[in-house]
Amino acid sequence: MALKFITAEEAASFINHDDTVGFSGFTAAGCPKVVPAAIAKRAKEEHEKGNPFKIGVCTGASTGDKIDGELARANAVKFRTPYQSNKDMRLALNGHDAHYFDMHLSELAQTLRYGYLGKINAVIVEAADVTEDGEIILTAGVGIAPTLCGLADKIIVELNAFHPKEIRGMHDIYEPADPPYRREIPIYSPSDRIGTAYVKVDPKKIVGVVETNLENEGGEFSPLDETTMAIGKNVANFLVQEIKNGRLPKEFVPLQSGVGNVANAVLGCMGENPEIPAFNVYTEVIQDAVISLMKSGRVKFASGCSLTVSNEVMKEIYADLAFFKDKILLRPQEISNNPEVARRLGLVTINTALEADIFGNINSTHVTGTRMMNGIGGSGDFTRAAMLSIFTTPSTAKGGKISAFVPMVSHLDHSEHSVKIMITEYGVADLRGKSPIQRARCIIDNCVHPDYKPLLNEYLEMGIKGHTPQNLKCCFAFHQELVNSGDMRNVNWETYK
Ligand code: 0RQ
Repeated sequence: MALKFITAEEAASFINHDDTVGFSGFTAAGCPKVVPAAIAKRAKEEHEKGNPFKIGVCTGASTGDKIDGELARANAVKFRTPYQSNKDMRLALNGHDAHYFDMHLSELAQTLRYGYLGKINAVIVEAADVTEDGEIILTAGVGIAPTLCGLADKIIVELNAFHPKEIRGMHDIYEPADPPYRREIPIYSPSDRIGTAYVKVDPKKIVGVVETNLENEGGEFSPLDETTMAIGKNVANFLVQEIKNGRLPKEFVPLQSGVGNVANAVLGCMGENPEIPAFNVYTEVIQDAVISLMKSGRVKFASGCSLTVSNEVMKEIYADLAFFKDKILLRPQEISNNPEVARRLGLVTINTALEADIFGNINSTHVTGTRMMNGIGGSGDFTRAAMLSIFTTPSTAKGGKISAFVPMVSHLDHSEHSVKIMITEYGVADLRGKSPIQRARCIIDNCVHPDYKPLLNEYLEMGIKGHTPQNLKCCFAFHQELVNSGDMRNVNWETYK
Protein backbone atom coordinates (compact mmCIF):
# COMPACT_ATOMS: atom_id res chain seq x y z
CA MET A 1 0.00 0.00 0.00
CA ALA A 2 1.52 3.32 -1.09
CA LEU A 3 2.39 5.73 1.72
CA LYS A 4 0.65 9.10 1.61
CA PHE A 5 2.87 12.10 2.30
CA ILE A 6 1.04 14.97 4.01
CA THR A 7 1.82 18.27 5.78
CA ALA A 8 1.86 18.69 9.56
CA GLU A 9 -1.33 20.77 9.28
CA GLU A 10 -3.08 18.03 7.34
CA ALA A 11 -1.92 15.53 9.97
CA ALA A 12 -3.31 17.75 12.76
CA SER A 13 -6.69 17.80 11.02
CA PHE A 14 -7.05 14.07 11.85
CA ILE A 15 -7.09 14.95 15.56
CA ASN A 16 -10.39 15.95 17.14
CA HIS A 17 -11.48 17.53 20.40
CA ASP A 18 -11.66 14.93 23.20
CA ASP A 19 -9.43 12.42 21.39
CA THR A 20 -6.79 10.52 23.30
CA VAL A 21 -3.56 10.86 21.40
CA GLY A 22 -0.37 8.88 21.93
CA PHE A 23 3.11 10.12 21.10
CA SER A 24 6.25 8.08 20.55
CA GLY A 25 9.50 8.70 22.38
CA PHE A 26 10.92 8.70 25.88
CA THR A 27 12.26 12.00 27.23
CA ALA A 28 12.82 14.28 24.22
CA ALA A 29 14.42 11.32 22.43
CA GLY A 30 12.19 9.84 19.75
CA CYS A 31 9.36 12.35 20.15
CA PRO A 32 7.53 13.73 17.13
CA LYS A 33 8.12 17.45 16.69
CA VAL A 34 6.07 19.13 13.98
CA VAL A 35 2.65 17.47 14.26
CA PRO A 36 2.23 18.21 18.01
CA ALA A 37 2.97 21.88 17.32
CA ALA A 38 0.39 21.83 14.50
CA ILE A 39 -2.17 20.27 16.88
CA ALA A 40 -1.45 23.05 19.41
CA LYS A 41 -1.97 25.67 16.68
CA ARG A 42 -5.24 24.03 15.72
CA ALA A 43 -6.38 24.06 19.36
CA LYS A 44 -5.67 27.80 19.61
CA GLU A 45 -7.66 28.45 16.40
CA GLU A 46 -10.61 26.41 17.67
CA HIS A 47 -10.50 28.24 21.04
CA GLU A 48 -10.53 31.58 19.21
CA LYS A 49 -13.68 30.46 17.40
CA GLY A 50 -15.21 29.61 20.77
CA ASN A 51 -14.97 25.84 20.25
CA PRO A 52 -13.58 23.41 22.82
CA PHE A 53 -10.37 21.56 21.88
CA LYS A 54 -8.53 19.45 24.43
CA ILE A 55 -6.92 16.05 24.02
CA GLY A 56 -5.67 13.31 26.32
CA VAL A 57 -1.88 13.01 25.98
CA CYS A 58 -0.10 9.66 26.51
CA THR A 59 3.65 9.49 26.02
CA GLY A 60 6.54 7.30 27.15
CA ALA A 61 7.92 9.71 29.73
CA SER A 62 8.80 13.39 29.55
CA THR A 63 8.92 14.94 26.07
CA GLY A 64 10.39 17.96 24.36
CA ASP A 65 8.82 21.42 24.49
CA LYS A 66 7.22 20.69 21.11
CA ILE A 67 4.76 18.32 22.78
CA ASP A 68 4.32 19.30 26.43
CA GLY A 69 5.19 22.98 26.11
CA GLU A 70 3.20 23.74 22.96
CA LEU A 71 0.11 21.77 24.01
CA ALA A 72 0.12 23.18 27.57
CA ARG A 73 0.51 26.76 26.36
CA ALA A 74 -2.39 26.20 23.96
CA ASN A 75 -4.51 24.91 26.89
CA ALA A 76 -5.08 21.82 24.75
CA VAL A 77 -4.56 19.08 27.34
CA LYS A 78 -7.47 17.20 28.90
CA PHE A 79 -5.23 14.72 30.72
CA ARG A 80 -1.58 13.83 30.74
CA THR A 81 0.22 10.63 31.64
CA PRO A 82 2.68 9.15 32.73
CA TYR A 83 5.59 11.64 33.34
CA GLN A 84 6.52 15.20 32.37
CA SER A 85 9.20 17.73 33.22
CA ASN A 86 8.07 20.83 31.33
CA LYS A 87 7.51 24.12 33.14
CA ASP A 88 4.34 25.06 31.23
CA MET A 89 2.85 21.58 31.56
CA ARG A 90 3.70 21.71 35.28
CA LEU A 91 1.76 25.00 35.56
CA ALA A 92 -1.22 23.43 33.78
CA LEU A 93 -1.23 20.35 36.04
CA ASN A 94 -0.83 22.32 39.25
CA GLY A 95 -3.44 24.84 38.11
CA HIS A 96 -5.97 22.06 37.37
CA ASP A 97 -6.07 23.01 33.66
CA ALA A 98 -5.09 19.42 32.89
CA HIS A 99 -5.46 16.24 34.93
CA TYR A 100 -2.30 14.23 35.50
CA PHE A 101 -1.95 10.52 36.24
CA ASP A 102 1.58 10.11 37.57
CA MET A 103 2.28 6.45 36.79
CA HIS A 104 4.99 3.82 37.05
CA LEU A 105 6.40 3.88 33.52
CA SER A 106 6.52 0.10 33.13
CA GLU A 107 2.77 -0.11 33.73
CA LEU A 108 1.44 2.29 31.13
CA ALA A 109 1.50 -0.03 28.10
CA GLN A 110 -0.49 -2.73 29.85
CA THR A 111 -2.80 -0.13 31.43
CA LEU A 112 -3.64 1.00 27.91
CA ARG A 113 -4.04 -2.55 26.59
CA TYR A 114 -6.33 -3.46 29.51
CA GLY A 115 -8.49 -0.48 28.46
CA TYR A 116 -8.25 1.40 31.77
CA LEU A 117 -7.59 4.72 30.01
CA GLY A 118 -10.18 4.31 27.25
CA LYS A 119 -9.64 4.34 23.52
CA ILE A 120 -6.49 5.59 21.76
CA ASN A 121 -7.75 7.54 18.77
CA ALA A 122 -4.42 8.37 17.15
CA VAL A 123 -0.68 7.99 17.57
CA ILE A 124 2.02 10.27 16.23
CA VAL A 125 5.22 8.30 15.86
CA GLU A 126 8.68 9.50 14.91
CA ALA A 127 10.42 7.09 12.55
CA ALA A 128 13.79 6.69 10.88
CA ASP A 129 12.11 4.55 8.25
CA VAL A 130 8.67 3.25 7.31
CA THR A 131 7.78 0.68 4.68
CA GLU A 132 4.63 0.25 2.60
CA ASP A 133 3.88 -3.03 4.36
CA GLY A 134 3.87 -1.30 7.76
CA GLU A 135 7.32 -1.78 9.28
CA ILE A 136 8.27 1.26 11.34
CA ILE A 137 11.86 1.77 12.47
CA LEU A 138 11.82 4.01 15.54
CA THR A 139 14.48 6.62 16.32
CA ALA A 140 16.27 7.46 19.58
CA GLY A 141 13.49 6.51 21.99
CA VAL A 142 10.91 3.71 22.12
CA GLY A 143 8.59 4.53 25.03
CA ILE A 144 5.13 3.02 24.51
CA ALA A 145 5.14 3.46 20.72
CA PRO A 146 4.66 -0.24 19.87
CA THR A 147 1.57 -0.53 22.10
CA LEU A 148 0.16 2.78 20.86
CA CYS A 149 0.59 1.68 17.24
CA GLY A 150 -1.28 -1.54 18.00
CA LEU A 151 -4.18 0.19 19.76
CA ALA A 152 -4.66 3.44 17.83
CA ASP A 153 -7.21 3.83 15.04
CA LYS A 154 -4.97 6.23 13.11
CA ILE A 155 -1.19 6.30 12.82
CA ILE A 156 0.64 9.45 11.73
CA VAL A 157 4.34 8.97 11.01
CA GLU A 158 6.90 11.76 11.34
CA LEU A 159 9.68 10.48 9.11
CA ASN A 160 12.76 12.26 10.46
CA ALA A 161 15.75 12.20 8.09
CA PHE A 162 18.08 13.31 10.91
CA HIS A 163 18.04 9.67 12.06
CA PRO A 164 19.73 7.30 9.57
CA LYS A 165 17.79 4.30 8.31
CA GLU A 166 20.80 2.23 9.36
CA ILE A 167 19.70 2.62 12.99
CA ARG A 168 17.60 -0.46 12.15
CA GLY A 169 18.76 -3.21 14.48
CA MET A 170 19.28 -1.03 17.54
CA HIS A 171 15.71 -1.59 18.74
CA ASP A 172 14.28 -4.73 20.28
CA ILE A 173 10.50 -4.52 20.07
CA TYR A 174 8.60 -7.00 22.23
CA GLU A 175 5.16 -6.94 23.83
CA PRO A 176 4.22 -9.55 26.41
CA ALA A 177 0.92 -11.41 26.18
CA ASP A 178 -1.73 -10.25 28.62
CA PRO A 179 -2.86 -12.41 31.56
CA PRO A 180 -3.71 -15.24 31.84
CA TYR A 181 -1.39 -16.03 28.91
CA ARG A 182 1.70 -14.09 29.96
CA ARG A 183 4.95 -16.03 30.22
CA GLU A 184 8.27 -14.92 31.67
CA ILE A 185 10.08 -12.18 29.77
CA PRO A 186 13.08 -14.14 28.50
CA ILE A 187 15.84 -11.66 29.33
CA TYR A 188 18.59 -13.23 31.39
CA SER A 189 21.34 -10.76 30.49
CA PRO A 190 21.07 -7.06 29.43
CA SER A 191 22.12 -7.88 25.86
CA ASP A 192 19.46 -10.56 25.25
CA ARG A 193 17.44 -9.77 22.15
CA ILE A 194 13.88 -11.09 22.32
CA GLY A 195 11.87 -9.15 19.73
CA THR A 196 11.97 -7.50 16.33
CA ALA A 197 13.95 -4.56 14.94
CA TYR A 198 10.75 -2.79 13.87
CA VAL A 199 7.21 -2.05 15.00
CA LYS A 200 4.80 -3.90 12.70
CA VAL A 201 1.53 -2.09 12.06
CA ASP A 202 -1.46 -2.52 9.83
CA PRO A 203 -0.45 -0.26 6.90
CA LYS A 204 -4.12 0.69 6.38
CA LYS A 205 -3.97 2.57 9.70
CA ILE A 206 -1.17 4.89 8.50
CA VAL A 207 -3.17 7.97 7.49
CA GLY A 208 -0.14 9.98 6.48
CA VAL A 209 3.60 10.49 6.64
CA VAL A 210 5.07 13.92 7.48
CA GLU A 211 8.70 14.42 6.48
CA THR A 212 11.09 16.28 8.81
CA ASN A 213 14.81 16.65 9.42
CA LEU A 214 15.21 17.74 13.03
CA GLU A 215 17.53 17.02 15.97
CA ASN A 216 16.15 16.01 19.36
CA GLU A 217 15.31 18.91 21.64
CA GLY A 218 17.38 19.79 24.70
CA GLY A 219 19.53 17.12 26.27
CA GLU A 220 22.50 19.30 27.20
CA PHE A 221 24.09 18.70 30.61
CA SER A 222 25.18 21.54 32.88
CA PRO A 223 28.80 21.51 34.05
CA LEU A 224 29.29 19.31 37.12
CA ASP A 225 29.45 21.23 40.40
CA GLU A 226 31.17 20.25 43.65
CA THR A 227 28.03 18.79 45.24
CA THR A 228 27.19 16.64 42.23
CA MET A 229 30.76 15.37 41.99
CA ALA A 230 30.84 14.56 45.73
CA ILE A 231 27.60 12.55 45.41
CA GLY A 232 29.04 10.70 42.40
CA LYS A 233 32.23 9.83 44.28
CA ASN A 234 30.30 8.71 47.37
CA VAL A 235 28.21 6.33 45.25
CA ALA A 236 31.26 4.90 43.46
CA ASN A 237 33.24 4.44 46.70
CA PHE A 238 30.27 2.82 48.41
CA LEU A 239 29.86 0.31 45.57
CA VAL A 240 33.58 -0.53 45.69
CA GLN A 241 33.23 -1.32 49.41
CA GLU A 242 30.20 -3.49 48.71
CA ILE A 243 32.20 -5.53 46.20
CA LYS A 244 35.15 -5.78 48.63
CA ASN A 245 32.85 -6.91 51.41
CA GLY A 246 31.33 -9.59 49.19
CA ARG A 247 27.85 -8.06 49.28
CA LEU A 248 27.93 -7.44 45.54
CA PRO A 249 29.44 -10.02 43.16
CA LYS A 250 32.99 -9.19 42.06
CA GLU A 251 31.93 -9.25 38.39
CA PHE A 252 29.32 -6.65 39.47
CA VAL A 253 25.64 -6.49 38.47
CA PRO A 254 23.89 -4.32 35.85
CA LEU A 255 23.26 -0.74 36.79
CA GLN A 256 20.16 1.44 36.45
CA SER A 257 20.41 5.17 36.95
CA GLY A 258 17.82 7.93 36.63
CA VAL A 259 18.00 11.10 34.58
CA GLY A 260 19.90 14.33 35.11
CA ASN A 261 23.25 15.64 36.19
CA VAL A 262 23.62 13.57 39.34
CA ALA A 263 23.02 10.35 37.40
CA ASN A 264 25.51 11.44 34.77
CA ALA A 265 28.11 12.29 37.45
CA VAL A 266 27.58 8.98 39.28
CA LEU A 267 28.21 7.04 36.08
CA GLY A 268 31.25 9.15 35.27
CA CYS A 269 32.74 8.52 38.74
CA MET A 270 32.03 4.80 38.54
CA GLY A 271 33.69 4.64 35.16
CA GLU A 272 36.79 6.38 36.47
CA ASN A 273 37.08 4.14 39.52
CA PRO A 274 39.48 1.29 38.58
CA GLU A 275 38.17 -0.86 41.42
CA ILE A 276 34.78 -1.19 39.74
CA PRO A 277 34.94 -3.74 36.89
CA ALA A 278 33.63 -2.85 33.41
CA PHE A 279 29.87 -3.10 33.78
CA ASN A 280 26.55 -3.47 31.96
CA VAL A 281 23.71 -1.00 32.11
CA TYR A 282 20.04 -2.05 32.26
CA THR A 283 18.22 1.22 32.55
CA GLU A 284 15.61 3.50 31.01
CA VAL A 285 17.63 6.50 29.82
CA ILE A 286 21.08 6.06 28.30
CA GLN A 287 22.87 9.37 28.91
CA ASP A 288 26.13 10.91 27.64
CA ALA A 289 28.29 9.32 30.36
CA VAL A 290 27.32 5.80 29.26
CA ILE A 291 28.42 6.51 25.71
CA SER A 292 31.77 7.92 26.74
CA LEU A 293 32.33 4.92 29.07
CA MET A 294 31.45 2.61 26.21
CA LYS A 295 34.19 4.20 24.13
CA SER A 296 36.72 3.65 26.91
CA GLY A 297 35.56 0.05 27.42
CA ARG A 298 34.21 0.69 30.93
CA VAL A 299 30.60 0.04 29.93
CA LYS A 300 30.25 -3.21 28.01
CA PHE A 301 26.58 -3.07 27.05
CA ALA A 302 23.65 -0.72 27.58
CA SER A 303 20.01 -1.74 27.40
CA GLY A 304 17.59 1.16 27.71
CA CYS A 305 14.45 2.79 26.42
CA SER A 306 16.05 5.89 24.94
CA LEU A 307 19.27 7.52 23.90
CA THR A 308 18.79 10.67 25.97
CA VAL A 309 22.08 12.15 24.87
CA SER A 310 23.18 15.59 23.76
CA ASN A 311 22.92 16.22 20.03
CA GLU A 312 26.69 16.20 19.79
CA VAL A 313 26.83 12.66 21.22
CA MET A 314 23.89 11.58 19.05
CA LYS A 315 25.87 12.60 15.96
CA GLU A 316 28.91 10.72 17.31
CA ILE A 317 26.82 7.55 17.62
CA TYR A 318 25.43 7.90 14.11
CA ALA A 319 28.90 8.54 12.70
CA ASP A 320 30.12 5.24 14.17
CA LEU A 321 27.05 2.99 14.15
CA ALA A 322 29.22 -0.04 13.45
CA PHE A 323 30.88 0.39 16.88
CA PHE A 324 27.72 1.16 18.88
CA LYS A 325 25.12 -1.10 17.27
CA ASP A 326 26.15 -4.30 19.05
CA LYS A 327 26.53 -2.48 22.39
CA ILE A 328 23.13 -0.74 22.66
CA LEU A 329 19.56 -2.06 22.64
CA LEU A 330 16.51 0.20 22.85
CA ARG A 331 13.43 -1.52 24.26
CA PRO A 332 9.82 -0.55 25.04
CA GLN A 333 9.54 0.79 28.60
CA GLU A 334 7.38 -2.18 29.53
CA ILE A 335 10.60 -4.20 29.12
CA SER A 336 13.38 -1.71 29.96
CA ASN A 337 11.62 -0.94 33.27
CA ASN A 338 10.15 -4.35 33.90
CA PRO A 339 10.27 -5.29 37.60
CA GLU A 340 10.43 -9.02 36.77
CA VAL A 341 13.58 -8.46 34.71
CA ALA A 342 15.03 -5.96 37.22
CA ARG A 343 14.65 -8.50 40.04
CA ARG A 344 16.11 -11.33 37.92
CA LEU A 345 19.15 -9.34 36.77
CA GLY A 346 19.77 -8.08 40.32
CA LEU A 347 20.09 -4.41 39.48
CA VAL A 348 21.85 -1.74 41.48
CA THR A 349 19.40 1.14 41.03
CA ILE A 350 20.21 4.81 41.56
CA ASN A 351 17.39 7.35 41.58
CA THR A 352 16.85 10.86 42.87
CA ALA A 353 14.81 12.04 45.83
CA LEU A 354 13.22 15.46 45.98
CA GLU A 355 12.98 14.99 49.75
CA ALA A 356 13.46 12.12 52.15
CA ASP A 357 12.51 11.66 55.75
CA ILE A 358 14.87 10.59 58.48
CA PHE A 359 13.16 7.19 58.56
CA GLY A 360 13.98 6.42 54.92
CA ASN A 361 10.77 7.30 53.05
CA ILE A 362 11.16 9.16 49.77
CA ASN A 363 9.19 11.91 48.07
CA SER A 364 10.34 12.14 44.44
CA THR A 365 7.48 14.20 43.10
CA HIS A 366 5.68 16.80 45.24
CA VAL A 367 7.16 20.10 46.46
CA THR A 368 5.83 20.67 50.02
CA GLY A 369 3.40 17.83 49.43
CA THR A 370 1.23 19.76 46.98
CA ARG A 371 2.98 20.97 43.83
CA MET A 372 3.90 18.37 41.23
CA MET A 373 7.48 18.63 40.07
CA ASN A 374 7.90 15.92 37.40
CA GLY A 375 6.56 12.54 38.42
CA ILE A 376 7.71 9.17 39.75
CA GLY A 377 9.04 8.11 36.35
CA GLY A 378 10.73 4.75 36.38
CA SER A 379 12.11 5.11 39.88
CA GLY A 380 9.39 2.91 41.43
CA ASP A 381 9.71 0.23 38.75
CA PHE A 382 13.35 -0.22 39.65
CA THR A 383 13.54 0.60 43.36
CA ARG A 384 11.12 -2.04 44.58
CA ALA A 385 12.66 -4.78 42.41
CA ALA A 386 16.34 -3.89 42.85
CA MET A 387 19.06 -6.01 44.40
CA LEU A 388 20.31 -2.78 45.94
CA SER A 389 18.26 0.43 45.73
CA ILE A 390 20.09 3.72 46.20
CA PHE A 391 18.62 7.21 46.44
CA THR A 392 20.76 10.29 45.99
CA THR A 393 20.02 13.94 46.66
CA PRO A 394 21.93 17.09 47.50
CA SER A 395 21.44 17.62 51.27
CA THR A 396 19.76 21.00 50.72
CA ALA A 397 17.96 22.94 47.98
CA LYS A 398 17.45 26.64 47.24
CA GLY A 399 20.71 27.84 48.77
CA GLY A 400 20.18 25.95 52.03
CA LYS A 401 16.66 27.22 52.76
CA ILE A 402 15.26 23.74 52.15
CA SER A 403 16.56 20.61 53.82
CA ALA A 404 16.24 17.49 51.67
CA PHE A 405 15.74 15.63 54.98
CA VAL A 406 12.62 16.28 57.01
CA PRO A 407 10.90 14.50 59.92
CA MET A 408 8.11 13.14 57.69
CA VAL A 409 7.90 13.31 53.90
CA SER A 410 5.09 15.55 52.69
CA HIS A 411 4.23 13.00 49.98
CA LEU A 412 5.28 9.36 49.68
CA ASP A 413 6.60 7.73 46.50
CA HIS A 414 9.03 5.09 47.81
CA SER A 415 8.56 3.66 51.25
CA GLU A 416 11.11 2.70 53.90
CA HIS A 417 10.58 -0.93 52.85
CA SER A 418 12.08 -0.39 49.40
CA VAL A 419 14.81 2.16 50.10
CA LYS A 420 18.13 0.58 51.09
CA ILE A 421 20.80 3.30 50.76
CA MET A 422 20.70 7.14 50.96
CA ILE A 423 23.62 9.16 49.59
CA THR A 424 24.30 12.90 49.69
CA GLU A 425 27.44 14.99 49.23
CA TYR A 426 28.16 14.36 52.94
CA GLY A 427 28.09 10.59 52.89
CA VAL A 428 26.23 7.31 52.82
CA ALA A 429 23.45 6.01 55.08
CA ASP A 430 23.13 2.24 54.84
CA LEU A 431 19.59 1.53 56.04
CA ARG A 432 19.65 -2.23 55.64
CA GLY A 433 18.78 -4.19 58.76
CA LYS A 434 18.01 -1.09 60.79
CA SER A 435 14.91 -0.12 62.79
CA PRO A 436 13.28 3.29 62.21
CA ILE A 437 15.16 4.96 65.08
CA GLN A 438 18.47 3.44 63.92
CA ARG A 439 17.77 4.62 60.38
CA ALA A 440 17.06 8.13 61.64
CA ARG A 441 20.38 8.31 63.54
CA CYS A 442 22.24 6.90 60.54
CA ILE A 443 20.72 9.42 58.10
CA ILE A 444 21.27 12.40 60.41
CA ASP A 445 24.88 11.40 61.11
CA ASN A 446 25.84 10.65 57.50
CA CYS A 447 23.63 12.56 55.06
CA VAL A 448 22.07 15.66 56.61
CA HIS A 449 23.53 19.15 56.09
CA PRO A 450 25.27 20.50 59.26
CA ASP A 451 22.76 23.39 59.46
CA TYR A 452 19.92 20.91 59.98
CA LYS A 453 21.59 18.25 62.17
CA PRO A 454 20.79 19.97 65.51
CA LEU A 455 17.13 20.48 64.55
CA LEU A 456 16.64 16.87 63.48
CA ASN A 457 18.51 15.54 66.52
CA GLU A 458 16.26 17.68 68.74
CA TYR A 459 13.26 16.14 66.98
CA LEU A 460 14.45 12.66 67.92
CA GLU A 461 15.26 13.81 71.45
CA MET A 462 11.67 14.90 72.10
CA GLY A 463 11.33 11.47 73.68
CA ILE A 464 8.44 10.40 71.47
CA LYS A 465 7.53 6.76 71.98
CA GLY A 466 6.42 4.30 69.32
CA HIS A 467 8.19 2.20 66.72
CA THR A 468 8.53 5.20 64.43
CA PRO A 469 8.92 8.17 66.77
CA GLN A 470 6.95 10.87 64.97
CA ASN A 471 5.48 13.90 66.71
CA LEU A 472 2.23 14.47 64.86
CA LYS A 473 2.18 18.17 65.72
CA CYS A 474 5.76 18.80 64.63
CA CYS A 475 6.34 16.36 61.76
CA PHE A 476 5.52 18.96 59.10
CA ALA A 477 7.13 21.91 60.90
CA PHE A 478 9.92 22.12 58.29
CA HIS A 479 7.34 22.48 55.51
CA GLN A 480 5.18 24.87 57.52
CA GLU A 481 8.23 27.01 58.26
CA LEU A 482 9.11 27.13 54.57
CA VAL A 483 5.62 28.41 53.83
CA ASN A 484 5.73 30.90 56.76
CA SER A 485 9.24 32.32 56.63
CA GLY A 486 10.75 30.87 53.45
CA ASP A 487 13.56 29.10 55.34
CA MET A 488 13.38 25.73 57.09
CA ARG A 489 16.35 26.70 59.29
CA ASN A 490 14.01 29.00 61.25
CA VAL A 491 12.12 26.10 62.83
CA ASN A 492 11.62 26.52 66.59
CA TRP A 493 10.07 23.33 67.94
CA GLU A 494 8.38 25.18 70.82
CA THR A 495 6.19 27.07 68.30
CA TYR A 496 4.91 23.84 66.81
CA LYS A 497 4.53 21.57 69.88
O1 0RQ B 1 15.00 23.75 41.31
O2 0RQ B 1 15.14 23.91 38.88
O3 0RQ B 1 14.42 25.88 40.26
O4 0RQ B 1 16.82 25.06 40.33
O5 0RQ B 1 14.13 20.97 42.29
O6 0RQ B 1 16.53 19.75 41.46
O7 0RQ B 1 18.79 19.21 42.38
O8 0RQ B 1 18.55 20.25 40.03
O9 0RQ B 1 17.92 17.84 40.57
O10 0RQ B 1 17.11 18.00 38.14
O11 0RQ B 1 17.83 15.80 39.23
O12 0RQ B 1 15.69 16.91 39.84
C1 0RQ B 1 13.72 14.63 42.02
C2 0RQ B 1 12.93 16.50 40.60
C3 0RQ B 1 15.38 16.16 40.98
C4 0RQ B 1 14.14 14.56 39.51
C5 0RQ B 1 14.03 15.46 40.80
C6 0RQ B 1 14.43 21.85 43.36
C7 0RQ B 1 15.82 22.33 43.05
C8 0RQ B 1 15.73 22.56 41.55
C9 0RQ B 1 15.61 20.23 40.54
P1 0RQ B 1 15.38 24.73 40.11
P2 0RQ B 1 18.02 19.33 41.09
P3 0RQ B 1 17.19 17.13 39.34
C10 0RQ B 1 13.96 9.14 36.06
C11 0RQ B 1 13.53 8.34 37.23
C12 0RQ B 1 11.75 11.61 39.54
C13 0RQ B 1 12.00 10.28 40.07
C14 0RQ B 1 13.07 9.60 39.28
C15 0RQ B 1 12.91 13.71 39.28
C16 0RQ B 1 14.83 21.40 41.11
O13 0RQ B 1 15.24 13.73 39.61
O14 0RQ B 1 11.94 14.15 38.71
O15 0RQ B 1 14.19 9.55 39.69
N1 0RQ B 1 12.91 12.45 39.73
N2 0RQ B 1 12.67 9.07 38.13
O16 0RQ B 1 16.13 23.49 43.76
C17 0RQ B 1 11.65 22.13 46.75
C18 0RQ B 1 12.80 20.32 47.67
C19 0RQ B 1 13.65 20.34 46.54
C20 0RQ B 1 13.41 21.29 45.56
C21 0RQ B 1 15.12 20.06 44.96
N3 0RQ B 1 12.95 19.42 48.64
N4 0RQ B 1 11.82 21.23 47.73
N5 0RQ B 1 12.41 22.19 45.64
N6 0RQ B 1 14.33 21.08 44.60
N7 0RQ B 1 14.71 19.58 46.15
C22 0RQ B 1 12.85 9.80 35.25
C23 0RQ B 1 12.32 8.97 34.12
O17 0RQ B 1 11.82 7.95 34.37
C24 0RQ B 1 12.37 9.46 32.72
